[in-house]
Amino acid sequence: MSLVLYEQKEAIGYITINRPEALNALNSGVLEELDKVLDAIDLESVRCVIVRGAGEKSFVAGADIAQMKGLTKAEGEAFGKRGNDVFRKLETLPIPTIAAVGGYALGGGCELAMACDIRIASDTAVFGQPEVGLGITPGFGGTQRLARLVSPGMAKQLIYTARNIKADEALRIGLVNALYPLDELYAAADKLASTIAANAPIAVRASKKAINDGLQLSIDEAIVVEEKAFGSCFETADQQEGMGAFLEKRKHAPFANK
Ligand code: DAK
Repeated sequence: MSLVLYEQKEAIGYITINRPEALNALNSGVLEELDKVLDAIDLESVRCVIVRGAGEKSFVAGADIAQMKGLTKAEGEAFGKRGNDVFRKLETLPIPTIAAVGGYALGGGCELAMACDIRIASDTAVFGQPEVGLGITPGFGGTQRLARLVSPGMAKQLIYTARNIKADEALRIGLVNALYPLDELYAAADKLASTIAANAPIAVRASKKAINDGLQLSIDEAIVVEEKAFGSCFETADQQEGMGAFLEKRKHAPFANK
């Protein structure tokens, strides 16, 4: 049985972390399979990816504590590097990604969600970075992405206290964009992904890259990144069709990714 499932329906790719008996905890097998799944996504036809956990209880309840318990220092560092490499691959995937968080997103699970572009959650979701309560630091990017996503002070409070927060607090601090009843979450993720997939793919990808790259730079440098992204859309068939349709007062044809 695969630890990570992947299927494509039309222009949407679905990644499911599939260890429900361990609340989808991330062991090295899950990381290996996730890495392979990311490599196998057909970037020509997929326009948005949804990441979720199997079962009704958990997105991902963290890195696998049973597997981590006996690691040596060198093995711990290697495990952290492996996770970081895979999560960075997810974060820099050229197409948009949505984490649909239905339940626990703790430790490595919160970090997996933060490596996605957009997070939506069920109103039953629980987020947190409980690592210091286990005698370790966050190890799959939590100290870095949480501080960038919420605020440094809020990230420090959550990480130092190891306190889990409920969905409504995650919404309030900006860790997630929207909440839904659990039985509506995945349909909401589909709808969001379909809305994104209907827009001009070259422009969507260029926007993602510009935002991600620009966030690492000063505003003066970042504006130049945007200028390049903007310029790269001109003379594409999609730019011609999108603008042409507006001027001709008609609905644009499906964008062709050209
Ligand atoms: N690892 C392994 N197994 C887990 C797990 C986890 N993170 N979370 C849950 N499970 C397993 C449980 O052991 C249990 O297995 P059995 O006993 O049935 O065999 C099964 O899933 C169901 O869990 P519970 O029976 O505990 O279910 P409850 O509803 O009672 O509680 C819970 C749900 C989510 C509150 C609880 O399971 C829990 O507290 N889980 C641990 C959450 C947690 O602390 N997550 C953070 C893990 S630390 C690094 C690299 C990576 C990381 C850090 C450093 N470097 C190398 C530097 C990442 C660290 C983490 O993510």
